[in-house]
Amino acid sequence: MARPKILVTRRWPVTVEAKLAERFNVVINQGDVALKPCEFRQAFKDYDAVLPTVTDKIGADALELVGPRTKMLANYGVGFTHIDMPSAQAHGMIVTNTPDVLSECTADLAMTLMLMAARRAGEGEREVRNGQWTGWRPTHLVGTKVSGKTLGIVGFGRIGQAMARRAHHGFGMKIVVHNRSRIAGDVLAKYGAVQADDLDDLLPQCDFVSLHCPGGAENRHLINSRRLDLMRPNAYLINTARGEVINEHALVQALSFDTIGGAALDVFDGEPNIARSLLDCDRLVMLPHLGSATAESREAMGFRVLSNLEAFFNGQSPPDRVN
Ligand code: 8YV
Repeated sequence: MARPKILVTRRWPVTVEAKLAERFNVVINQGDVALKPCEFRQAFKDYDAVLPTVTDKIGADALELVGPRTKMLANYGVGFTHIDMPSAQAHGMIVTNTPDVLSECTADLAMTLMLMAARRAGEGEREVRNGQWTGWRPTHLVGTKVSGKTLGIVGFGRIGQAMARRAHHGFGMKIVVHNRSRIAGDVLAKYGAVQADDLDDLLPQCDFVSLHCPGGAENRHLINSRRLDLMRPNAYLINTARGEVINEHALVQALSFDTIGGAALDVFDGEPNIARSLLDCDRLVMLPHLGSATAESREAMGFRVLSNLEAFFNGQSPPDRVN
């Protein structure tokens, strides 16, 4: 039987690319530039499986074709709200993702952002690099203590729990969580966590709020101006989930009028374009979507995609099927 023909839409770690090439008839988008909807429509006619990432907006327009050859979208990444699931479903396409293997590193990055924001690390680094540091003084770049404070975690899945483990057991933080379903008592107990009845109850209790929920239409602007107002005036907002979860205009207002203490973002609405007004906020740390960006995670994500493909083309149900 001919080897399945698969398209990898971006460059992947070379070890994984090599493994894919051993098993499949692989085409890699060597240019490493995200495909356009018309290129996706063509790809869905030509390939048995397409392997997208977060930068591939596979909306209803990209899936508007008759009788695609593609039967599987094996996503590289845990989030898949960039894929129009009803359209994929209508074509009978199986969608898979890569959970678990990036949870630790994404939580590490959320911790990095929380510490950077609280301890004003971005401002300090800019000052040193710009030659503006005039020396130590008791009042210089005074930040906020993290240890022992209260952390609100929005979305208590694998990454949210990895964040809670670090914050509670490493930094002695009190953990309050918000999640769309009830979290079992024994899971909460592992992190000394309590579940808030609703997000509006959680926000006023927290010194830090870290977002770990999915993006997409259901959580678009979950954090809006009304909810930013519910945060404590010296609290910090951390986002390693998806940019659209925060109304960025409302965040700029909150930062400009000091109604919250600061924020740190790894993801942006419409990334990689960054709203000009965000760049002017000093009490804001920004990173370019680095959550899973370690050699270990990126390689493991690739191998997780490989397992899903192998299962699918061996006639089994892929382990990380999401539809
Ligand atoms: C990935 C992420 O690097 O897995 C996710 O959902 O946000 C990132 O860590 C990226 O999405 C790959 O598609």
